[in-house]
Amino acid sequence: MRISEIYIYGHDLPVKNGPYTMARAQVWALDTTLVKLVADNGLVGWGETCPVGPTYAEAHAAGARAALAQMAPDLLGAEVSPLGLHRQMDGLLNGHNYAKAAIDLAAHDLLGKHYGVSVSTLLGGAVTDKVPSYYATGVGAPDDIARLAADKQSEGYPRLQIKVGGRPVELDIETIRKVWEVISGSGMRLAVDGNRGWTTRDALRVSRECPDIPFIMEQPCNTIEDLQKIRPQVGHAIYMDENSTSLNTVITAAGTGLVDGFGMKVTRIGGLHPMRAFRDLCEARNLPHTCDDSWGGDIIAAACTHIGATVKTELLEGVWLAAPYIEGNYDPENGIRIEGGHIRVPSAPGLGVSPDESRFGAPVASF
Ligand code: 0XW
Ligand code: MG
Repeated sequence: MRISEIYIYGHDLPVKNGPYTMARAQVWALDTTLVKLVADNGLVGWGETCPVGPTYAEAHAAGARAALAQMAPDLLGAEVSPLGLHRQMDGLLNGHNYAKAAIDLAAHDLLGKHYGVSVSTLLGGAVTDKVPSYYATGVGAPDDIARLAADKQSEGYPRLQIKVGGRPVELDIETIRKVWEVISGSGMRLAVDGNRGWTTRDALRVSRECPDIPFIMEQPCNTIEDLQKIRPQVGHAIYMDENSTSLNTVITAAGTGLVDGFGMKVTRIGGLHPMRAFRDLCEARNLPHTCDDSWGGDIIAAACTHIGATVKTELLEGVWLAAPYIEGNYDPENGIRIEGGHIRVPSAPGLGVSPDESRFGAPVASF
């Protein structure tokens, strides 16, 4: 099966009850990019990539489309094989994993449809038909976030991620304490995500002042060097998110014991093919991790759910979706939804979602 046509679409995803606020980003609407691959046998596969604004990661919405347009002409006629496509894309463009991920997702969707199996089967096999999700708050007033924590706990979410950073650290400490008062004893697990927003001084202070609260500290500071600096001094487990930009960084972080786990984004690491290597590497070192993306609609959501379903149960920290912040679904019938804090794994061949492409308008580029 070979690629015979490539279509690239841009689509706006307004944030429901926006803005969504993180330490270094505030977003009202996200600019997502969709890729449709048509194969020489007439099958269609979908991919997507959606940076959560221009300051969260080294990823830019228009950059994704430019990178895809740069590679697309040379991908026509290529065999639909994730390994071969990655090697070919790496020969056409250095870096830009998040753009290459859209092709990777569409190739997996096509392969699944071709063989009549779901993407989780292609990725080694699902170990469950329902994965746990987690709710991520924005940065907010301590009482508001504590109220939200109570709501999400009663909705059935097994895990909560609260956002901190970008404001006086005293407010972050107050938020952590108030949230813990509400959820402690419920079994709900807690992640505190600084999104690179704390100085090492702030991270050390939070850990020192909250020794009784068993949260994991996610990407507290900006750089790997910052993490190396705080690592021997903090009492809390550290997870790396934004800094884990490639398998190469992950190997070093896991191999040197720099972190206790990862918040991982499917598109940041380049798509499902590198994501399965990441999953296996984490299992070899017994490191828990999430299977998320920074944002995106049903295509991204399905990809995160499929890989999440293949992760060893004890190591899966959850699958985060932007669904609670998005009105509607691309696929009104089989779109990905969070119910009771969990996500049903699609069983139809490929990614298992069929977007209503009339929502995306005319393609911005076709090859
Ligand atoms: C909570 N997320 C998965 C969604 C936002 O894109 C940020 C991200 C994170 O953990 O940093
Ligand atoms: Mg994070």
